[in-house]
Amino acid sequence: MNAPDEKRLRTLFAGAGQGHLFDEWGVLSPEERARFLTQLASVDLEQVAVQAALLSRGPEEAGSQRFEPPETFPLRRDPRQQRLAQDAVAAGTELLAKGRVGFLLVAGGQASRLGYDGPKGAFQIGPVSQRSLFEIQARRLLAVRERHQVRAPWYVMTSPANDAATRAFFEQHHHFGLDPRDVVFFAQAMIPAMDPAGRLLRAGPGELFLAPNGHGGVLLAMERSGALADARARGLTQLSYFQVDNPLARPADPLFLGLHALQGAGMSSKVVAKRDAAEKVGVIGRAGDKLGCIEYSDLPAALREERDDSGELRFRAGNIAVHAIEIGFVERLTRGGLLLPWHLARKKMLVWERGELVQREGIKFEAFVFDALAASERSVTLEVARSEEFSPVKNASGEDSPASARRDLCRLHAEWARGAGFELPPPDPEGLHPIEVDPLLAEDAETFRGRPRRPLITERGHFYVHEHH
Ligand code: UD2
Repeated sequence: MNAPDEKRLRTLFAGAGQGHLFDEWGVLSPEERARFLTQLASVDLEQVAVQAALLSRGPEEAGSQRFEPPETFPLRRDPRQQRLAQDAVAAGTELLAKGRVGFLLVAGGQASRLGYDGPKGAFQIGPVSQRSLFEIQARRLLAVRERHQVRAPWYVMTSPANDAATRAFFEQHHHFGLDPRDVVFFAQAMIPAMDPAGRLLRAGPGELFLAPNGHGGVLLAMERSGALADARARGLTQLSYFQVDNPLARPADPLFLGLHALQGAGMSSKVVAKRDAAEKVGVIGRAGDKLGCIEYSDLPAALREERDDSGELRFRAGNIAVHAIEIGFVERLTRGGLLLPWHLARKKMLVWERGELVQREGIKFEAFVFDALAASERSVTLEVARSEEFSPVKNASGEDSPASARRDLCRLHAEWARGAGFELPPPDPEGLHPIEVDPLLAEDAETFRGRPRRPLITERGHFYVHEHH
């Protein structure tokens, strides 16, 4: 590759109002100059101009457009819905058995709220096993492989900031028993942050301040990295999308995958009823004929608090960030570049200015994957039980923390064990029975009851495993 041309880049950046990036050029060594030019050459200045134009708009508000609750496939089902659910489970099981489903994990986030130094997926969450978030999910995919004798490919999105550490963690744990050829890593793109006047920020005299482009970057990153072509070549038809922070996520749920397929949907979502108006989850809803998700920070207070006739929150379809996505839908969306809207995050950032690092207000730009729902002609919104499928690890303590996720895992698995006639291990001082069910054995109460299993006593409690392991 030819070295990027300094003169041409200077002209381009000056023309775009970004000439300040060269004001410390004189102090840079030849290597630093070369690196900086390569970085500048990769910046999409058209995109920067689009983003800068957004800065003069007011805060994002959903209130201007009529927003309606979505039609959901509910937890409490009438006889017609019960029949449809049965058909869906059969259809979803067939898709899994034929190896048509690929698994897509977004793990490019920075885990800043958790305050954990490393990829969030490496965080040990198993209440008895101490397994990491990655390993718990890996075992769900191992279960698909064993049960259906298929490859169950796993696409794992990292970011340049945690890509090497994530790959190393998988290597170190021998890919948790998965075939390394079936774990496909790809990194999302990093894009420059800017100041409120639209000037690109720097992290050093010859270095742009870059930040991950949001989980919406996953679609384009799949296409650009070749992961999408890989999925097609393997004969997959749909992707099961989930986030690294939710140890209860069930990526291989035949009901959801089947409903999505029977409906001929492009992209579908799982939701739980919001815990309360203040819960920090986005809500799925409809604006005109388009489905979408309004982020908690953007939902106007009046809508957030609004109640329906039964006294329940009107906008309660909490997005748990589990989606089924057709491969064809991703191909269509990414053809010719993907146009998802940008969301702005204003933050204090440590940036380089006039020879020193200073705290400044900066703006990061992120695309959100759920904005692709608007492009899906048909979509299923499936309501699931929070206690069975959602307990994210976001904060270091309190709600949505490691402690609450471990508690929820123990509670759920204790319920399965009790339902199957097991004697529970004695509760700990907080009243929790220290139980954890290996995802390789069972994913729900029904499969748990139906499979031969054996409790393995550890010094901390019972850990149920499959008879044959
Ligand atoms: C997300 C949703 C929220 C709700 C909640 C459920 C957004 C903006 N909000 O909230 O509506 O559904 O999850 O748990 O999605 N990630 C990347 N690259 C990025 C940014 C994030 O891969 O550039 C991944 C990250 O590793 C994590 C997931 O996306 O797995 C969610 O990211 P988050 O923790 O920033 O989202 P959060 O908690 O604000």
